[in-house]
Order: sequence, then C-alpha cells, then structure tokens
Amino acid sequence: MASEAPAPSLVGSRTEDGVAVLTIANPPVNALAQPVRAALLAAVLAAEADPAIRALLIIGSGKQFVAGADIREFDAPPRVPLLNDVLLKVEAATKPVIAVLNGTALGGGLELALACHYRCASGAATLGLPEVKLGLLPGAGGTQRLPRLVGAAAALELMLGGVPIAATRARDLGIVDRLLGGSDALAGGLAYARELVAAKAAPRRLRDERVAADGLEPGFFAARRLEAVRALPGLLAPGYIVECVEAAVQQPFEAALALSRRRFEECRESVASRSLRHLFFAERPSSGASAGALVVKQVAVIGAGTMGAGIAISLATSGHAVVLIDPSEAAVAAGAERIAATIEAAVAKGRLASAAGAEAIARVTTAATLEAAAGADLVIEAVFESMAVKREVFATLDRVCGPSVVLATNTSTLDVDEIASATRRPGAVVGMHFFSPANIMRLVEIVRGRASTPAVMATALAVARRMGKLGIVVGNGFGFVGNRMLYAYGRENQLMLLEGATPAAIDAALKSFGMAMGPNAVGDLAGLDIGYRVRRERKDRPTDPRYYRVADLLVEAGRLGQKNGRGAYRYEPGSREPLPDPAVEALILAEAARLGIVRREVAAEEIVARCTFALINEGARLLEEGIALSAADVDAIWCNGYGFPRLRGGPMFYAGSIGLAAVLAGIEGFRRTHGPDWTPAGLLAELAAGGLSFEDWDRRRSATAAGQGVVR
Ligand code: 3H9
Repeated sequence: MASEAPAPSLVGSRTEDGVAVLTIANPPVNALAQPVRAALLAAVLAAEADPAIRALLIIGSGKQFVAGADIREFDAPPRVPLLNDVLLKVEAATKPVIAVLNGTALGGGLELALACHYRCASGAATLGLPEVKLGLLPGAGGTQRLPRLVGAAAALELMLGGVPIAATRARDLGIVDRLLGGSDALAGGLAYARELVAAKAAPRRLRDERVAADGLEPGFFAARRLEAVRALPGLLAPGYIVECVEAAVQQPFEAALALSRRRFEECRESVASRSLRHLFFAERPSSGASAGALVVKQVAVIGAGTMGAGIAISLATSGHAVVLIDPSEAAVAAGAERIAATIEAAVAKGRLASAAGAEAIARVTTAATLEAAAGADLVIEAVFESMAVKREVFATLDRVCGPSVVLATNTSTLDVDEIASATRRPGAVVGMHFFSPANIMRLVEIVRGRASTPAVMATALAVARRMGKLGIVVGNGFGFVGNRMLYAYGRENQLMLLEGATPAAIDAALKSFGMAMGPNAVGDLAGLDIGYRVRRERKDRPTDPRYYRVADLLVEAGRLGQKNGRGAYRYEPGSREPLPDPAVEALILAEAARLGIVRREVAAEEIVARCTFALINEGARLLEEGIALSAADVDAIWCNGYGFPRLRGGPMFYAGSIGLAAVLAGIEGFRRTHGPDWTPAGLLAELAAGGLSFEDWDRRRSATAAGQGVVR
C-alpha cells in the first residue's frame, strides 16, 4: 500500500484563540476520499505538535459535515492512510478534539465524530450510519464506538435500520454532547471549545470505555442476528453488524475493531454490496439535469383512472395544485374519492401528518373539460393507451393552453413524436411514463421527443424530483427503455410456455433469481388485456406466429387476469394467490401441437438465462440506438420499475458480474437453437471481445460527454 502526498487544501487549518479549526472541504459532500484522509491526518498531527494549540475543532465546509467515506473508492482495494488509522490518531490526541456537526454526518463522517472526544451539533444536522443500505457495515469503528456511547440495543437499531436521526434525538441518545443554538455552527462550536479548554476537560476516548450490556436479556445477540438476517436476506452486513457489536461487548477494543475491519472488507468485495453501490450512483440525478426548469405550481391531470388518480396523489402530496379532468362525471368523482381515500389511509398509517393530508386533499379540484387545463403550468395526460385518443386530447390542449405550458403524455409505449405532431408546439411535448400504482412507484421515464426543448425536459425532471420520484431521461421509440426490454423478456416467457414450462415453473425460477414477481403473475396483476391492446396498436409487431401467442389466446378466451379471477392462473374469489389451472395447461398444449412445437422439460437455469439474457441483449441495443443514455440508467429503470433484484444491481450490471463473454456465449447458443431473435447486439459483442463491461462503456461515454461540456 503506497502512501500518497496529502492535498492540504482539502482540510483547511487556522487557529482561533488557541483552538485549531480544521475544515474539511471536499464538495459536494465532504466525502473522506484518500487525499482528504491524508490531509486530515497531517492537520491533526500538526496541531498536536504545536504547543500554542490547546484544542482541535473539526467541522465540514458548506451544508454537510461529512457524508461518509468516498463510495467510489470501494471498487478498488483500500489506500492508506486507512480511515480507521486516521481515526485512531484523532482519538489518541492529547488535546480535546471537538467535532462540530454543522450538517449531515453519515457513515464514516459520524465515525469521525465518534473518534473525536466531544460532539456538538447544529439543530439542522442529521446523523446516521447508513452503510447497511450499501450492503456494508460501519467499517471505521462505528460498530465499536457507538455501542460504548448509546448501548448495544440502540446502536444496533441505528446501524441495522440505516435511517439518519435528527440532532435532537442524537442529543437525547447521548451521541451529541451539546446542541448549538443559532445559525453559525462554527461560532457555537468555538464557544463550546473555549468552555472545554477553560474547564480543562480531558479527552474522552470511547475506546477506553466499556459497552453497557448489563440489561441485555440472554440470547439477545442470537435473536437480533436472526431477525437482521431475515429482514435483509442476501446481505452479509446485517449479521456481521450484530457480530461486531457482540464483539464490542465481549472483546478488547483492538480485537473487535480488527474483526469489524475484516468483516467490512468481506462486505465491500461482495457482489451484493457492489450492486447496491452501483445503484446508489445510478439513482442519483446527474448534476445540472434540472437547470433551466420552468416554475410549476399548478398541474392538470387528464384522465381520472387508476393512473391519473395515482399521479394526482403524488402531485398533491408534493405541494402542487392539481385539477383532475375527465369528461365522465362518474369517473372524475370516483377518481377524487380514490385520491382522498388514499391520502387519508396514508395519514391513518402515520405516513403523512394529518394537516399535510388535509392540505393535499384540498389541493385537488376536478373538471369535466380540457378547457380547465388552461391555467396549468404542466399538463399530464393519462388517458386510454390509444394513439387516436391521445392525439385528439393533445390537439385540444394545444388550442386551450397558453404558449409556455409543458404538455406531458403518460404513454407507456406510444410514439411521443406522433402525439406531439397533433400540436403546433412539439417542442413543449414530453413523455412522463409513470408506473402503476403511480403514487407508490418511484420510477418515471422522462421521454425526450425529437423536438422536446431543454427547458421542457428540465421541467419534467424537476417535477418528478419534487414528487420524490426518480426521473430517468430516455429516447423515444416503442416501449422506450423499460417496456421495450419487458417485451424481450416476455417474449421468452411466452415461448417457454409453448416449449414446455408451466407459468408456475417460470415464475418460481425467476423469483428464486430474485425478481419481485414472476412474469406470469405480473401479467395477471396488470391485466392481460392491456398488453393485448398495446400489441394490436403496434405497427411493427413481429409476425412470428408464436409471438405472445399464449397471452393472446388467454385474452381471447376471456381470461384477463386477477380482475376476472382467470388469467395465466386461476384465483379463488377475494384471493390474489395464483393457482395453477389445468384449463390453461390444456390451452397451451393444444396450441403447441397446432404450431408443431415439440414439448420438453425446460430447466430453471434455462428459464433464468433466457429471460435475463434477453433483457441484457435488448438493453445493449437500446444503448447502441441512444434510446437508453447509459447502462446505469437501464439498471435503475429495471430495479425501480420492474422488480429486478437490487442485490444484482440491474440487468446490465448483472451481465458484468457474470462476465460479458459468458453472456455472449449464452446468447450465441440460443441463436443456434432459437433463431434470429437472439442475434447478439453489436455493442455486447464488441465489449465482450475487449474484455470490458457496460460500466466501462458508461465511464468512457461520460468522460467523452464531460470533455464536450454535455450535461445530460
Ligand atoms: C462509509 O462511510 C463507510 C465507512 O463506514 C467505512 C469506511 C472504511 N461518496 O445525493 P446527492 C455524491 S459508506 C461519494 O445528489 P443530496 C453523489 O453521487 C458511506 N460520492 O445530494 C452526487 O454526485 P453527483 C456512507 C457521494 O443533497 C453528489 O455527491 N454514507 C457520496 O440529495 C451529491 O449527492 C452514505 O451512504 C459518498 N459518500 O444528498 C451517504 N455521497 O453530483 C451517501 C454523495 O456527481 N450520501 N455523493 O451526482 C447521501 O445519502 C446523500 O448524498 C446526502 C446528500 C444525504 C449526503
């Protein structure tokens, strides 16, 4: 491990009244990257050696204290100085070291504060150890120092939940010694430091204390470990967190700290943590994406069905005034009722304060005609998925809305440019593809039409963000990114039904891979008639007679899914449990025979490989075509909209974790047995040949874009 020279400007150092003020300045979040660690260590050692210094104060610049280790560094082996070693030196200082938590103190940031001898915090600060959300454990002493401060039970709660707490709660727990009043955290921190110096306060080193564990019932740790592992299956970290806290109780500090360090490394190298870290960045909106957004206060939602009502709920609870428009009096009344009932249920469950709930309900009004959209800043159309209907709506909106209004369509598959061409302002038209139920699902595909202006794109992104959603920009093309991949995935599901797999066998194989639901259960839940209608609308529908044949036959036999108790499965009245149905088996067998398909056993491995490789190949094509802007976007879309397992990081990341060469070989094998649908995407072949991953491709692309000054 080579040591690197410190970059002192990352930690500013000045002296005030004998107090060394060390300011960590590594924007945007003051992450403890290697040069910051080196600079902090150097500054602490210098202050220790300076006889004029009587105390040290560590603070963050800007709005954060420190948001933790630099997550990007975890993809490579650790570089010295290790955070643990820096913190041991901070703790060993002979002069009082005071952490001033001027803002967020997360992960390694809170661990730094715990290594300091005293902690004070501004009222706005939040504190937490969220490592578990990245499949990690606090690896810089948090598992050892926090229990010494708050006890094993409270420490476990904070580390296993990973949810940050407010400064007041941290003070009540004893993590923070002094809550600072006023808005100047540095001034408050300095006053506190002077007080400590005047009182000749000795350094309080948590490492020298013991964990108060007298009140713990027998079997406490075994029970907590079982619970933790059950709550977050597939992750090493939860079990290890409990193990490390148990070690904090039973072993000397050094030994338990070394154990936590080893466990951290195991977690860091695990595929599950790598996947979660990949998603952390994939799910962060790129800086500047919402720049130039128009102000949106009032939104018109057209269509009071499930989708329209769900969108309206999200808008109203995020502070937008909403007018819900539907020509059907009954539909608009039912929509308004659904909105109120859903918001009231959220209040009853404690998810929303009752005043906020009442305000949200009051923000929603209803209307019967599109003229009511005239006063809106943004219109979101959520009517029936038919090009003719949507074009008519947009032509009317074009007549009634002012020139600066943004017109969004919530189509899930249709051509946004064709919809935009019904207006005289295609630049104002954008796709906002929400997922059902829209008040719950976080994903929104923001579809860039050929003419969509940057301000319109930025507005759609900003509104999605304000709604608490993850907006991902995609290009225009059948099904955009998510649904186009879904069609490739579904194509294989449908073919395997004809080849010999049952709906239950396919669903079971994909669920054990980690999908939230199997494709046949999903189809029944969504309603098989929806996809049927979309396929009828599609002009470029494949002509292969096997294409979605089973789904079509089910609909034509009146089997629409859960809504009428019969789909790929059957359902007992009032139950959502999918039950195998011999009638479906018979229907599939007869159709397979008619098409001359020889039935065979389809193994679970083949089911998973065909469905996931179809996703990867289609994802690669979308990248080539520029419809998906990055592989990370594809992963964020599939993990947030389609239940792809987060611990596998999304289809494109998963491809990298098993190796692109292996994926390519699998696809080529399927081409030999199943024909041209399995022609490998050129990009996949190219990357596999170069020994590269989709992440490498993303990195190359963003370096090129940054070089050209592009903000996407
Ligand atoms: C850890 O500490 C391990 C230790 O126990 C042991 C070590 C040995 N690293 O979210 P934002 C970037 S694990 C690198 O949009 P906000 C982010 O990608 C860590 N980069 O802002 C974005 O970049 P860009 C434990 C990071 O105001 C920019 O900063 N800590 C990190 O909505 C702004 O982020 C965590 O898990 C990081 N740690 O939210 C906390 N954090 O502009 C993770 C952020 O290029 N961070 N970035 O897109 C957060 O939860 C939020 O970022 C935070 C700010 C609440 C801090």
